[in-house]
Amino acid sequence: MDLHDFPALFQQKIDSETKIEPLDWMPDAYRKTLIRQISQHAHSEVVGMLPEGNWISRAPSLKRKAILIAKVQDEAGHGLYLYSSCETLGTSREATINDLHSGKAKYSSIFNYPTLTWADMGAIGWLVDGAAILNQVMLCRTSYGPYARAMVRICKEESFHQRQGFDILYTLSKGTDEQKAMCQDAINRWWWPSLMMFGPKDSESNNTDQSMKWKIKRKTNDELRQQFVDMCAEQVKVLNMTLPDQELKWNTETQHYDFGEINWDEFWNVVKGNGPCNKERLDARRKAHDEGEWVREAAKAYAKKRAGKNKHIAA
Ligand code: BYC
Repeated sequence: MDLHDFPALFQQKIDSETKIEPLDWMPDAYRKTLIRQISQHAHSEVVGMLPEGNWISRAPSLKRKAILIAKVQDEAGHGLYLYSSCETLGTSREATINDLHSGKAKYSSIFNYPTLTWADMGAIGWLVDGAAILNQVMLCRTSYGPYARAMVRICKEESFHQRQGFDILYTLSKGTDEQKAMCQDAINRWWWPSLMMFGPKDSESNNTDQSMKWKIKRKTNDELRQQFVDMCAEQVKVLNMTLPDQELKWNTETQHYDFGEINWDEFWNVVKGNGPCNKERLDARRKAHDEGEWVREAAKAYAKKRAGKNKHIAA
């Protein structure tokens, strides 16, 4: 086979739904898009631990505390699968993490909002994890093998996260007037930022077209957002709560819910680093990284020692 055949072979694999694997030839732009998306996704998982980690010490019962700790640990695991998946594309983990700490790399806008009450743990689980799952179920079929396989496990855990969030809200929604108000307030604050998680409108998304052609993305930002609105507009009825959108209405023609316009200025402002908690989140990540230096050193020393021992055995 000649070098000129590689692009055709790559396309053939995409067309026939054969996964692209790390050692396969791939266009530079495909590799670059994946590194961008997977690293942003990994950063989102790790930064996503912060708003919830904030409530571990204040969870209302031992049971809720144990569940929340497990969930936050799961997010760390998701970050690790994704950083590993990103490394298979030829990046170093150190460089990827440095890009986060220097503010060069993006992570999901949603994690730049504060968690003000316990009900926020419910709203994050139901809405944020709910939005994440819709996006990630599609990514289980993404064309790059290591990303698709990481997603399968992540989705299983995310479904549990969504259920636990809904359960928190459900409990509050059956509680005192004060608890009901707390539940509604959290839904009000998290609804619009959750819709922003799906990214800009298709007409303003520079990456969607090409990512759909490469089957990195299987659904567009607007398609997923609509699916999310349709799902939540029904689920909120079980909570006896409302979504904060006067324009939310079932459309008998389209068989979907119509909904109001997202505040795109707010979205871009948060993406550009000017959200309510951007600075706090990055400071917390940098601090955790610095304080973890001794762990990385110890792991390196241990790996070196093991390698020396194995050399001895092989000889
Ligand atoms: N926040 O052309 P577009 C989770 C950027 S859940 C910040 O549509 P694309 C978790 C976008 O990167 C969240 N930036 O891009 C849940 C692009 O920037 P550049 C993580 C955003 O990639 C619970 C520009 O805007 N999930 O982890 O085709 C607990 C134009 O956008 C956002 C994922 O990352 C945003 N919301 O589509 C704990 C899923 N939206 O790089 C953790 C994987 C867009 O061109 N990612 N941007 O300058 C994806 O599916 C896609 O990357 C997106 C965006 C749908 C997010």
